[in-house]
Amino acid sequence: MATVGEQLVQVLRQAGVARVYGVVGDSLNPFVDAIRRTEGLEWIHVRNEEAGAFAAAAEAQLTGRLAVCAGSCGPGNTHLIQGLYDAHRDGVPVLAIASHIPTEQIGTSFFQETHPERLFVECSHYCELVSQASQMPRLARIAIQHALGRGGVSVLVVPGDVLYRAAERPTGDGAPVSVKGTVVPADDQVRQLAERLNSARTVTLFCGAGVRGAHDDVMALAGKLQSPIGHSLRGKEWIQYDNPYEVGMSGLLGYGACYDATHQADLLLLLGTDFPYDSFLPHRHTVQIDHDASRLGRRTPLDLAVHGDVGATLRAVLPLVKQKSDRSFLDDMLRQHARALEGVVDAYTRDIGSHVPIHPEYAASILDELAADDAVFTVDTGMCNVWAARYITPNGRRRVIGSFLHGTMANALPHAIGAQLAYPGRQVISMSGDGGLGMLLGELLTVALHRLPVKIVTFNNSSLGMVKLEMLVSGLPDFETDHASVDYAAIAKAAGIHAVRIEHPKDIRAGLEDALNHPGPALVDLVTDPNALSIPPHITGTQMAGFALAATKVVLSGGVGKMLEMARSNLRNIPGAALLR
Ligand SMILES: Cc1ncc(C[n+]2csc(CCOP(=O)(O)OP(=O)(O)O)c2C)c(N)n1
Repeated sequence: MATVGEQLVQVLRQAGVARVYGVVGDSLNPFVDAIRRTEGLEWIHVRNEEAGAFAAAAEAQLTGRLAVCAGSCGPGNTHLIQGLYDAHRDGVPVLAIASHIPTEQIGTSFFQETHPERLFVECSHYCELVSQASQMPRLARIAIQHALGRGGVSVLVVPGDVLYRAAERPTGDGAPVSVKGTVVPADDQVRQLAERLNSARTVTLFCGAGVRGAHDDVMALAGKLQSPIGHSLRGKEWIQYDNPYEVGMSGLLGYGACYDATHQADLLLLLGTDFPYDSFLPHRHTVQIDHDASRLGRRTPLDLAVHGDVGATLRAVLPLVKQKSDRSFLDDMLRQHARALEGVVDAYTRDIGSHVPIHPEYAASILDELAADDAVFTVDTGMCNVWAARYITPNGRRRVIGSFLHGTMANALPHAIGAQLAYPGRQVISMSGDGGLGMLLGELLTVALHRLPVKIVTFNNSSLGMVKLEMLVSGLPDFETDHASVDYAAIAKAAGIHAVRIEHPKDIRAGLEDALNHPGPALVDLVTDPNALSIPPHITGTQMAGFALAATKVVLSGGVGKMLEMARSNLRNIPGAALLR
């Protein structure tokens, strides 16, 4: 007769799980031992369970399939939380096995006692305690189905003694439903949507991550409506490429004419976006389409809320939408977009080829050029978000993932670990801040241990740069943001990872090429400008406030990478228009 731990492993195999990330220990041992004896299921030892949860999150994000992590009772559990929040906010299917103290000790303030079924409630759809052998395999299947079906985290809390017990129920067969149905909008909603689109003179489309898989449908709609298309950071990778209607990104890191296009149109159509910064929205004449009805209207009042998948809704409404002939609004916005990019392209990129310390933007633009067409970029929270948003060019095959909703530091390296294990043959690049890398530095050892050919590009500015900028914007002197220089290349080498430290811009290209071509793990330690721009050393508070605002504008609106080329080429679509020089 199988044990409960073995049953759990069998159910994971039936669900197609290939690996479990975690750190072994006491209450988890019977589960790990069952993995040891199971073909096709691997235990991936990480150095911190937090990284295991991030790795599972990345795997689930990229594949859409269930990914699993595990933590032993007490501290092993609590370490998981950060990565689970990240996965849950992103709505990706992750199952966490949280092993627990012996059943008879629960409630006695036993060694390492926590209450995992309370602890994980906020970062999961489903979090239940398995206290009897007879609850298996049913609860495992329910947990998996919640993660896949609702999109997010499930946590199964199992005391070690229960994992050891003999199973009382047969495991049986049963694969979870992993392909979700399509949310098709009601006919009446489609009709109302068509009426709104037809009666508005000008319409702007604003796209979030929900436009994934609907590129052609969005282009078809924009073509009929002569609409500019803007996007959020999460929408960028799905909609910016091959897009003759592109007018840029909204939000604090935004660029181009997106803000104006969304504010000046007679109607704003939000497509699959839960863009949280409502101060960037016009709060009028807005229609929203989303497959999750609970998101409708939560950022802005709506004239019409449509419940449906973006693709299915657009395919339903397109035959009812009349072709608009006036493209003057679109053309104005395309021109304005190109001008906006043209105006800032130089702002922070002067002398970049010779400037020491290295301008991070220069390095990011070379990375974009050299990276594979189907590379996966994992991006640390901090200034790396800015560099990725501006310089990494999406093409429909590349992926760019980060902690874009939970916004935690240190996500990039563990995300890269999960990405590389899910796609062993694909180029995976971690764009790491030195603060982020330092926070989960032990994961370099995970990369080395499993010989994962991850490329870690560290933007090493010896500073918590994003926070430094935030302080400046608030008129505060920067405090406790800068720290002594660390040679991450030396640390990586000591861990057995091929590494190079680059201090001069002339060495960037060769250094990156070398790392990207290296067959195993590689780290490029780019010593970048600690002041995203140079800040005078002694200035007063008021001067600081004024200077900081101006400075922030330069950093956050400067630098546009290949987007200027795209914007210029889109101008060629304007009939009879003179190109911007
Ligand atoms: C776990 C966590 N702690 C603190 C923060 C606040 N925070 C956001 S960005 C950042 C600095 C990141 O520094 P670094 O990784 O060096 O990147 P840089 O911005 O310098 O490029 C901090 C402290 C956070 N988002 N997450």
